[in-house]
Amino acid sequence: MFATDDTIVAIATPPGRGGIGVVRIAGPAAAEIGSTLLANTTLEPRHATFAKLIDPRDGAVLDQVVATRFVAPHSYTGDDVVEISAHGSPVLLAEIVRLAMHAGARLAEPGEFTFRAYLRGRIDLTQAEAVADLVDAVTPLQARAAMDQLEGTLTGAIARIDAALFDLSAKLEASLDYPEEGFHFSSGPETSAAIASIRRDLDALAREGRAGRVIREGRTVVIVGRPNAGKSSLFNALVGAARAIVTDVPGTTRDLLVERVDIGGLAITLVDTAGLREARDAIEAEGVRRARDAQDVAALKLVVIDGSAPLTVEDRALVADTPAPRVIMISKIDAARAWAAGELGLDRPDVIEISAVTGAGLDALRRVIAARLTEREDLRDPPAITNARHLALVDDAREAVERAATGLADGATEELVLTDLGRARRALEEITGRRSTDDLLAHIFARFCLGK
Ligand SMILES: Nc1nc2c(ncn2[C@@H]2O[C@H](COP(=O)(O)OP(=O)(O)OP(=O)(O)O)[C@@H](O)[C@H]2O)c(=O)[nH]1
Ligand SMILES: [Mg+2]
Repeated sequence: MFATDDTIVAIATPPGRGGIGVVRIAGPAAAEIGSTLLANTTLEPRHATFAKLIDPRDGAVLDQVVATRFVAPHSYTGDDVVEISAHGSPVLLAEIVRLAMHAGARLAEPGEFTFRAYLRGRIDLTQAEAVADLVDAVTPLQARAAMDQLEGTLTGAIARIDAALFDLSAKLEASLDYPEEGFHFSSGPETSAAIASIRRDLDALAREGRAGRVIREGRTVVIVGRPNAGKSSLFNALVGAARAIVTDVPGTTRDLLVERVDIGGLAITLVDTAGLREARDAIEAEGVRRARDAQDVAALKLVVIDGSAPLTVEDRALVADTPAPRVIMISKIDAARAWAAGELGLDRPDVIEISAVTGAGLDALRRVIAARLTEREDLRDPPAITNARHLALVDDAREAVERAATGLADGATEELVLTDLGRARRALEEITGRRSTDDLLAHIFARFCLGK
């Protein structure tokens, strides 16, 4: 995919101006290039050194910088690395990169530093993916889930299951190789118990992963309801800004409004829509059509019904016609109530009373949204597994182990059971990247930003 034995350079900080900007150089010539740019300053490993950065061609001083050298293998990538913290000027940083290239470095591809860390065995593939997730996180919970993965929570969970699979396979191999010694494990209850335990661990991972995916990927939540029900007011309250126009004229909102909000740690794409009714003109008709389309892609619908106006046939029809998953909201409870929640004939947990004016019920709503999307009441401990790629492979492993269990029960030979266990192990190795293809790696590292 990339050459891995040359020296690469890139700006590691985001584009634009900042207090400082970091240029990272990694590879066998990093120290030499660093020294050339820093007027022969000696960089002691792992010490921040104040130095002048020069243009080696004429000795002109370009900036005062702090440089740090990391000696292989004790660096982010596992090669020799020099990091130069300069003033965060885009022109200056570009110039430092150019000079480093002049001195023999190659411009790094996006993700190439992390790719090297993976290739050199500093981190496994799940940890490399966690780096991208951490950089991309938009809620603190997403950042925590990514950090846990970077610290090896998933790596450890997979390693434990793999060790159990290895142990079991070794015993079956032994019973194949030395039948005369009486190693007939495959028929024994010990083998069944070992397989059952592996299945339980894989099942637990898969179960956790459902909530994990929602944390990592976020979900779309759409607010729907009749005109004037208070949808835009709720939207603004959840966004925390007067983003949508609110008036007492029914039919105010005609387009879709989309904002990303943190709800209970989840990255929610919140959508406000036009009130559903027989449209009065072409613009409203298009708005209503878009509102219906938005419902189709929603992971959850918030159906808003005006609690301060009499309950109508249309309101009841809306409740009846909006398929799950949904939450029914009774709005404007700060005003005089025109009807009681019981009149809808629905179970309590499905009905939430709110006021966009006083904020009443909004915390309860946030909790219900997070719980409904993740099927978990509590997200303080993020699940170990959050990535769809990992989950698909866990499913492959589960299937293979299940086949092994069925085979055992049906008196299959050790060879057959071993084949299935081997398949399960291969799926786990693909998660951690012990087994990988260039295509997969290219796909994963393409997500990274430059300098990471
Ligand atoms: N008292 C009270 N009034 C509210 C509340 N929420 C909305 N309203 C009022 O209800 C009216 C309609 O509010 P919107 O948020 O524009 O309703 P909508 O559902 O977006 O309406 P359309 O965009 O026309 O479909 C406005 O006059 C709001 O001030 C609330 O919680 N309490
Ligand atoms: Mg509106």
